[in-house]
Amino acid sequence: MATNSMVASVMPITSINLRRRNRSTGLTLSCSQQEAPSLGVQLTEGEGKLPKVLLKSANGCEAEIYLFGGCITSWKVASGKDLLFVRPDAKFDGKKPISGGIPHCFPQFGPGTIQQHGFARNVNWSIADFSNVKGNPTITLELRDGPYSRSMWDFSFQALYRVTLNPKSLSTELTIKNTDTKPFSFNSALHTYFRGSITGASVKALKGCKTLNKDPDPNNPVEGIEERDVITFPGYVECIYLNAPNEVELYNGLGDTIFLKNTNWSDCVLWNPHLQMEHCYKDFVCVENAKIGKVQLEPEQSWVAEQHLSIS
Ligand code: TA6
Repeated sequence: MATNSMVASVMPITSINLRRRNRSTGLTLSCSQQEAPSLGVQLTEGEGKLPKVLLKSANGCEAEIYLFGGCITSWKVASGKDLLFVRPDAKFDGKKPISGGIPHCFPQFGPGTIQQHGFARNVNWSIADFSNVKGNPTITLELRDGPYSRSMWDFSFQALYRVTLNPKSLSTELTIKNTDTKPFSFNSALHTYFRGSITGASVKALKGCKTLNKDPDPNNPVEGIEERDVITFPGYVECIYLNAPNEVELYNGLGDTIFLKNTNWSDCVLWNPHLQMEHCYKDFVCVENAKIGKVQLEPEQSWVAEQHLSIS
């Protein structure tokens, strides 16, 4: 439940019906009534009238998060530049996952036995907590199992996703807890879409990693070792880097160097669809912190992974 007094709201939080039940998922959004100062955490309506959280920091940075999918769709740094990318074909209809920003892949990265990238990105998350400490807003979203998730993955779980906006960084912490009476295993990723110019974009720090190259056949990845200091995107790219370093550097081709630091996201995935998405492939690159190997959790056990995106 939300208990902090520093929450803000573009419209009073109570003017959005936060107790509505999503018909397709059975999951409930919940948040308590709060007052409305001007910076911090705001709840508003986004595209398709979907509930959207705005984080606004004192130095002019902003982030947007849709409760649908717990998806961060925008991270604007102080200059006003949005470093994330939402595909022009993204749907905001509460049915299809939002294609862009930072969608969750949970409880499966895929391919696998359930839908590609799992269900966490196509259900409503709820607001568990929020604060605005020293001008750095934070929100924690929560996802629990419901009839929809149980229909494909029959386990009781709790996912908590804390998002913090700092002057030069956007940090997330994902906690998965086994609330079941039996063990379960999963894998996961933050499928981050960065705005970029694909002809100029490059990624550093992955040299020496073991690779699983999914081009040309995602179901039969080819094993290899990355030998390049600087990885570019001259064509279709879909490659998993196992045991990646916990800091990777992306140059987006638009003048920005973005550092991706992580704890516990052991692997990294690079993806650009090239001509498979002719209408937009030139404008983004996906650099995904991932946990490709299965995480096994006994009842009451938790797994925690952090991602810190920052600019210099
Ligand atoms: O992470 C790479 C990948 O799994 C590709 O195989 C491609 O299918 C892509 O993700 C799909 O992303 P989307 O956001 O459209 O679900």
